[in-house]
Parts: sequence; C-alpha cells; structure tokens
Amino acid sequence: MSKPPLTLYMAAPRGFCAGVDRAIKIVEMALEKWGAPVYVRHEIVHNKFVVDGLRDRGAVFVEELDDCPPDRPVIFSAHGVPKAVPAEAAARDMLFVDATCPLVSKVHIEAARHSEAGLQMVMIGHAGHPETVGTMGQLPPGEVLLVETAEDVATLAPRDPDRLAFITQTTLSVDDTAEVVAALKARFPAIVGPHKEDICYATTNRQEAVKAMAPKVDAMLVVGAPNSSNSKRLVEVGTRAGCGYAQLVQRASDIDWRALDGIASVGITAGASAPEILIEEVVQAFLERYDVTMDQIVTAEENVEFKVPRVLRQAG
Ligand code: 0CN
Ligand code: SF4
Repeated sequence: MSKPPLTLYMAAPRGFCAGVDRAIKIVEMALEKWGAPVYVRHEIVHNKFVVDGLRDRGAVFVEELDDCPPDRPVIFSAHGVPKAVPAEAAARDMLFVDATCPLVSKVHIEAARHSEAGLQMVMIGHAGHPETVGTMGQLPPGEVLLVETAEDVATLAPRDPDRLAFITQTTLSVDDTAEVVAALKARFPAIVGPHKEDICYATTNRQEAVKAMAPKVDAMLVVGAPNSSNSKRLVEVGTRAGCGYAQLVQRASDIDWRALDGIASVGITAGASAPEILIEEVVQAFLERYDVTMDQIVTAEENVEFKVPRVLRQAG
C-alpha cells in the first residue's frame, strides 16, 4: 500500500536554548569532575528524557536542599532558586553550582536593583512555577506581588501605587504579557518596566516561528514536557494563530495518529528544553507512515551561547 503524501514543516528556531544547553553541560561536567552522585535541586530543565539520561549517569534529582547530603555537590536548576537556597547551602558548607540561566539571573538582578531604589515589585508569572518562586524569593516576603492575568491587576494592593516596578517570568506568552503590562500601566501610570524585556530571546523566537507556521499547517506538534512553561505556551500560540489542532507531545509514542487522519501538512516545533533526538524521533515516525516532503519555516537565527561557571572550567 502506498503511503499518503504529507508536508512536514519544521519551525526554526526550535528546541534547546543557550540556557538549557548550559544547564545540562553543568551537570555533565560536574559528574565528570566530581564523580557520582551529583545532586540536582529540581529537574535541571523540564524534560523527563534529559533528566532520565542524567540520572543514569549518576545525577540524583531532589526538590529541596534538605534532601542532599552535606558532602556531595549540588546543582541548582536552570529556572533559578530563591536567595535563601544558596545562602543555606553556603551556611552548610556545601559545594554548589548554580545552573540558573543567565537570563533568569538578569531578572533577579533587576528585582534587587528596583528594590534598592525603594520600589515594590509586581511579578507577571505563573504561581508555583519554580522560576516565579525563585525570582519572588530574591526579595523578602511582601516585596513582590504576583499577577498571572490582566484581571489580577485590578485586585493588586500595593504599598504605594506610584512606587512600583514590574518584572516577568522569562517563558511567558509574549501577547498575553503585553496585555498584562497594558493593564498595569493603565492602573499604575508610574510603574517602571525592564530596560529590555524579561521574556527571553528563545521564548520570543519560538513563539514567532509558531505564529508564522500555524496558518500554513493542518496540525502542529510541539515536542515538550507538560511541566514546561515555554513549551505549553507554544501550543497556545499555535492555536491562537489559527492552527486547528495543536498538541504537546513528549515523544513519538504520544502522537495521536487517528486525530491526524486525512491531513496534508503538519508543523513541528519544540520547547527550549526538548532535545533534538526527540524531535528526530517524531520526524522518523512521520517518515514511516507518510510520503513526506520536508520544508522549513525560518523566522530567526540564534547564536547565543553561555559559558559554564568557572569552577567547572578548571581542571579537576
Ligand atoms: O521547560 P524549561 O525547563 O522551563 P520552563 O519553560 O517551564 O520555565 O525550559 C527552560 C527554561 C528556563 C528557565
Ligand atoms: Fe534561559 Fe530563556 Fe532558555 Fe529559560 S528559555 S533557559 S530563560 S534562554
């Protein structure tokens, strides 16, 4: 039986960003330098495949510092940690390496700077997400007020409405965030914003590529994990940009082939924490079932790279 024809559009950029690449390298290099086990506080990046691979090599994933022995190295995940975490690790004399993405650290520094200037912070983010917990934890309780939606802005009760600044999680929807910022500016005209957006280049670029791709395809698959904020936003952006079927898949076995019955084109992208090998696995699954024509939707080129911390660059 001949295979049905299908055009596969690959979004570019997609997949790993510089912060994820660095964070994974940090765990790999720590395992090389100090041997197993190396402890990692929280999933180094939100991807089960990445985490399982590192666990096989001797990384131990825990949620809290209390779950780490005092005499083994501990790495903090790419999403960042509240200030109390490195402080506690230092107090216990633990060897720790911070894999917080430099673009998340940039937001931490911004928050501290605004706070020193006497401004109370409003953070736009998702409650309970580790990055939001980490960023809010840069300042004492009450100094950072959280808003998740434009509606939340109405209920904010700041100390002084004229002495406010806002910061955001790095992996939000660009369009939703613009709405929240507009609501903040409408209610608090004096509110101070970041010099350069807090939403990172990788989040922005992946959303742009999806917007360009969505109207061209019958269906869109986003390779990524259900706990990955930036990956979930890509599904939403795809749906809103007009794609009738947009789904998050962790790997090829998650694809609902019946839902794809009768389609002529599929767009594929991946969140910043999804490894290329899983994207290839998904493409391979299409090649097995369809007579595929490959195409690309390129909306940006990326050349960002971050160095690993010095302690890992020094010989062991
Ligand atoms: O999926 P991630 O590990 O994290 P979120 O998108 O949930 O924040 O991707 C890396 C992003 C960072 C920090
Ligand atoms: Fe850094 Fe953005 Fe990647 Fe998060 S998604 S690790 S903030 S570059």
